[in-house]
Amino acid sequence: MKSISNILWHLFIAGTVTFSLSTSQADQQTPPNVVVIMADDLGYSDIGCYGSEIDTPNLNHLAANGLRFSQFYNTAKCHSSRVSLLTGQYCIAAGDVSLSHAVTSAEVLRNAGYFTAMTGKWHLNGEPTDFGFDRYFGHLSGACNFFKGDNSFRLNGEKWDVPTMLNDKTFYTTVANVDFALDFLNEARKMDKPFYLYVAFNAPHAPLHALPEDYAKYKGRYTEGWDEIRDARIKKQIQMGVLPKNQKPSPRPPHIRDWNDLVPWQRDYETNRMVTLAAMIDRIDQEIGRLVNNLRANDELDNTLILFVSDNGACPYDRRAPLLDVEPTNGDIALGDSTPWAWARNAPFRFYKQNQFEGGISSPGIVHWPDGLKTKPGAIVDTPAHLIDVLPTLADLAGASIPGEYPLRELRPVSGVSLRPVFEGKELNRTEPIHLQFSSDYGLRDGDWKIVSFKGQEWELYNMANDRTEINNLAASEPKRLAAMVSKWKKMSLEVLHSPKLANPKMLPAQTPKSNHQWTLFSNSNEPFLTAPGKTVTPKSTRKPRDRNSSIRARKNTQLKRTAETLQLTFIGEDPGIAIDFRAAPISPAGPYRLVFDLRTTWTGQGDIFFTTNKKAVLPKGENITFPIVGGNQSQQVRLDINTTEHLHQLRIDVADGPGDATLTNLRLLDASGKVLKDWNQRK
Ligand SMILES: [Ca+2]
Repeated sequence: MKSISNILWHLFIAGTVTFSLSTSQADQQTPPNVVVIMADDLGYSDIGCYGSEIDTPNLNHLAANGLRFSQFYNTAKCHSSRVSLLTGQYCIAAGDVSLSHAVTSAEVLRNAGYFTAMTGKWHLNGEPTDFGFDRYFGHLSGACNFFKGDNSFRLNGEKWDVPTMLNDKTFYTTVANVDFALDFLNEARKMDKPFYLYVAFNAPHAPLHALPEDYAKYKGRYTEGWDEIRDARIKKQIQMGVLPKNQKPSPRPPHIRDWNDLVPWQRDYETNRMVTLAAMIDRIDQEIGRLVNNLRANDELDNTLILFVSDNGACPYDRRAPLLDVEPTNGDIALGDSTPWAWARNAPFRFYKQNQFEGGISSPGIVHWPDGLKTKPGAIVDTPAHLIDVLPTLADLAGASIPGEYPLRELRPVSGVSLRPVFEGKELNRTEPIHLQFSSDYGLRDGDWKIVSFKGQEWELYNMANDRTEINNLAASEPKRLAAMVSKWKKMSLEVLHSPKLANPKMLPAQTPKSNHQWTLFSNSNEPFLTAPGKTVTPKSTRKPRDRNSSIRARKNTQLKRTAETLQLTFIGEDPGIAIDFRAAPISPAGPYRLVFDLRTTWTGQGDIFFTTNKKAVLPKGENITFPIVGGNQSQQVRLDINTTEHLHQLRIDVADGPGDATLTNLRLLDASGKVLKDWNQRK
């Protein structure tokens, strides 16, 4: 299908794009080379030119000679940000991980004569070489061991076995991504084409793994704790002008403990996590330095547009049990993310990855392009921008047109706008608000105003012009404005994202304080607990007796074989899956719940969970949660929040659309505190 699609595309563009190239490039100098660099789970204040104490001289240099956005938005989550970056659309509008309603920037620029290459994390359906990239090295998965990789590595469409050494150095993905990027640039030079390179670092996403030399540089640091580090970052942000002088930082929330009140083991453990994170971020900067030096040595730096962004804010999900006295520098041991350090790393904002509060969606946005930028070197731009603007910007600068039709896909229009006016020091004309959503976290940014909902709870309203840290909720005092913005958000959900379900969201009452069972647990014990938050295991002796009434049923076109450890599913036709009925033995307590399982399947696409709290409802009528399926027979952890305050009556899990196989393990239903309510793999 790949090659047919490519051939059709070339036939399709033969008459149109050639014309557009000759006219739009006539009034333009040589189109710039393009290097887009995306970090993974990097917080707003994690690099020096956004307030960090971490050593990032190369990124600082790009910012000092280019421009920095103070309000550059992502989508708050990994895969959705990648979709928006590549397609200029909101994730759901673009067809989510399938990209079935979109063209990518690689396809657009390749057809404008660019050599296109990508390295790093893909995290979408298929492979980059299916979506316009001439060259690709990296992992298709969302995360992997930095030293050992995983089985999803590909080199130009072929499976690639991860070695222990690469180019006489210990294999480490952050370094390997730039090794291959430099190889690809050499190929582009031989072809005498402008190039588009997209480097998607997996760092500093968990598992936390650092190269020994980088770890050694930070060892012994961070003993002052998150409160001091965060304050220092905010002070620096204000000094350098990334934040206005009168910016009030958000206060430490109730779910984070004062550093001075930690028990000693927890202080040591937390210090070690931040040392490792700093080392990982430092390494990103070193590798960017290597890439920039290579462009400079080839006399290409001045006419290369470099854009540096992150896919979401720092991650609060603390998914590993504490390990003491370890150095995670060889791939055998890893540390997990820390909620309180994520709070400091998203300074001065509230909340985290996945949330549409500024801590989740605001990240660095640096542009370097000496031949093209007309702004003062080191300019700080306060105009909001978003990852959806990247494709329109690149197409504009390359003189390429974004097609309205594409073989085998039903294209939808891009929602982003070209940032060229910003680069020329002019006003950006954005006519539509910025729609914000991931899962049941919602938001809308319209001019100075923003509405936001934490996990589907009551809408909040903030004036970003004087309250960027979202401290003063004006929902009660400005009900008309709130209603108008909510209505606009719903309209965009329907008309732009094409999601009737989002357009009629079931809102939950506000929860105070806000909580998440995967946030770091604090302990007064002198010894660390043995399990990670959200991974609480109920001891066997206290497990509830077997409950036959909530047994699993294979749905149509599905064969189910159970072993002690697994659920083996074979799908023989359309619309297969499994269903679970709790009506005879209601689950207690009432929600919210969390459904977790590990999935391995060859099928790639969108998975669906349907559930209902209504005894009389027949599924799939009810609520629906979607999630991406990685496929490729890779093991994938699925963790889904079921946001309800009622009792669950029926549940349906669809992990395929048609024929295929899947293995589910560790299928469990948890309560909000992470306690296991049902564990289906404990029973024959
Ligand atoms: Ca991410």
